[in-house]
Amino acid sequence: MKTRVIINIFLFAVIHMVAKADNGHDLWLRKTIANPVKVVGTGKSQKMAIAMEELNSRWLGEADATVTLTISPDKRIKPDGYRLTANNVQATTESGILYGVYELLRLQQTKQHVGTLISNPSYQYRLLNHWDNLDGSVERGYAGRSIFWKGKGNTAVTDDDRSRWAGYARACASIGINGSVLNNVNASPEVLSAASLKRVKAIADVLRPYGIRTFLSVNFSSPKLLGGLKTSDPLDPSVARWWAEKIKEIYTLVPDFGGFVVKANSEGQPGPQDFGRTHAEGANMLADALKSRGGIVMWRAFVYSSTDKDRARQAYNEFMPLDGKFHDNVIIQVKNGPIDFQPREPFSPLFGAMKRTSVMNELQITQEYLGHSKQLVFLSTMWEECLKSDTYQEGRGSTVARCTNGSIFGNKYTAIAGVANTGLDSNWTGHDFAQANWYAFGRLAWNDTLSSAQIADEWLRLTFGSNDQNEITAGKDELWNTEFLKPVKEMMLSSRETAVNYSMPLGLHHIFAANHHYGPGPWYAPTGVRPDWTPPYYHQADTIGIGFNRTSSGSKAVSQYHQPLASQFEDLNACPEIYLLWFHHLPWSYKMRSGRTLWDELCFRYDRGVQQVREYQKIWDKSRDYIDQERFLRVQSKLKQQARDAQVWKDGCLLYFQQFSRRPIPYELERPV
Ligand code: GCW
Repeated sequence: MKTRVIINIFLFAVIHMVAKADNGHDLWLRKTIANPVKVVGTGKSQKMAIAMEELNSRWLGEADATVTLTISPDKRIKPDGYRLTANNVQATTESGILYGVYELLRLQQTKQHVGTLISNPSYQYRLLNHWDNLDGSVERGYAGRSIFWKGKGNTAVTDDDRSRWAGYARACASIGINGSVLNNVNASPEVLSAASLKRVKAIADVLRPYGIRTFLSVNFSSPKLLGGLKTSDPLDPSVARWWAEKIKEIYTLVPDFGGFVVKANSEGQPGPQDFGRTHAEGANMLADALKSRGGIVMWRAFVYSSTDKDRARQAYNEFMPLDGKFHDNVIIQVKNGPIDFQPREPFSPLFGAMKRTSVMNELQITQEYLGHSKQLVFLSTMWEECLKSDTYQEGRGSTVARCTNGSIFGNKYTAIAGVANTGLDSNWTGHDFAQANWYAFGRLAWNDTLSSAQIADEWLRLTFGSNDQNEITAGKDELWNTEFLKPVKEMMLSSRETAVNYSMPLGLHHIFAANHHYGPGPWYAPTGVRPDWTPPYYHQADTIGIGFNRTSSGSKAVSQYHQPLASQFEDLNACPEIYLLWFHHLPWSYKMRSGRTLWDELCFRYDRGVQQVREYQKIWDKSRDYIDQERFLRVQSKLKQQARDAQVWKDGCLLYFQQFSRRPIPYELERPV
């Protein structure tokens, strides 16, 4: 009898767990119990077939409704854009139809009213940059090995590969991403070899029906390293000829190839300066070769040298004099901040600087400096902060978004890129909440005025919401909203500020442990290492104070911003405290707006960061009954680690800085452990 009870309990538990399991592989596109629908559409292309299949398998609108998909001549609808009503999708292109269908399904699934709306994307090119190496490793990747590359001698394309690429493409298309750069910006010349290009073609063939164009990162020395030429000088006719031939070869395989991304003369990569040429001369040579095919060049502005006094000023100094010298199919790709994807930076002054050159934003989805795939950090708020920052380029309202999306200068090409966080992990991104960052990037690339609150709300409903109509009608839905959605959304929305607090608050930056960029390392300064690769270069802590003086009495980086921003950053009373130590070196006794000393405030911020993660653990534990066990347990265990690592950040940094401040950690705060 007793055994039977135990067996029954066991069976119940197993059934319960199976019913409540979700390995996260379907991302925000989980299977739904769809209503029947009749889809009427023109065109028999693969793209249209995908649109129809999505509607047939996930329709939650009125049962037995007829939905029409129509190509329309409406001028208000831009390429990729769409016009939507509850049962009609209109677009000028098939890609537009596909995006409209995904939007319609998203609105249904998140239980929003579908009125009539026209939606056009903010940027023409909405791209993921994969830092995937040909050997299958991923630079700054935390979700397993590359989904595209498997290493030399392992080039055969399997059904498994194709189905993974299709799953990836579908996820991208569902949020409007329309291009993938398949390899690392630290590019191997080998990517242009015949064997690699064969694989590129196979990938492109799978991505194409989802409206995704393929791009490659190229090594500027490819003519020499791969082609065997004597030089890679961009002004040498044989070099230009080599590129033209290579480009011809690429387009034969991939007729809709998108173009190149180039990291040149940066961190040891070759570039035109090796031959005494400028970035413009290098970029234009490639752009000219791509032009007749409709390809573009995205030329990165991530440059700095060990000799300059302030790394934050260098990209601006190098690129501003070249304004107007780039051909129109070149876009300068600028990281959101002037240094390097730090937890918090002011926007790069290269946004809103050049007037005759297209500039695009490069955001980092992979969490190199924000906890890898171990920490729950929703990056949307960080990107929103950047996109909505006012550069004052053409007066008030010249936000970073508007300086790059063409609405100020009407640029011919507009783009935005995100460094991808995908890998072979079964949930694609390592941390289940890192999926939200992929999602948020796509949504912001489509509409750069969306709020992070809306994005988080959508993502949570799609990713964790019930897809069982019975549960919804039984009233579980409401409970789910108040007990799960609301607190978890608040956790997501505060999570980036939390990470800033426990790692580098008040404008501190780049105080990471060397190389892996995960934990703290403000002390790291071995002899012989480039000073701009050591944290003391950035925090400048001494017995008097802390912070990097970038005002007119320091490096003068403030002068790269337009007025009134430059004066605001310069003026201690006007400088936002979030950027305080980015722009100022201040005494430990400096009085903060809270009334505390700078030292005490620093302690409070670090402590708050740790407390916030402890709070997240409680919020998550309370969500146990509202979602599946598998993802619940995974996130729970990652939050544990995050809480421990936040503590390490706090204690490590405070104990280190305390040697300089020589002040006690305020007694109301927890002691270091
Ligand atoms: O953030 C730094 C990274 C490098 C990266 C480089 C870049 C691809 O630490 O890994 O290289 O930036 O953006 O080029």
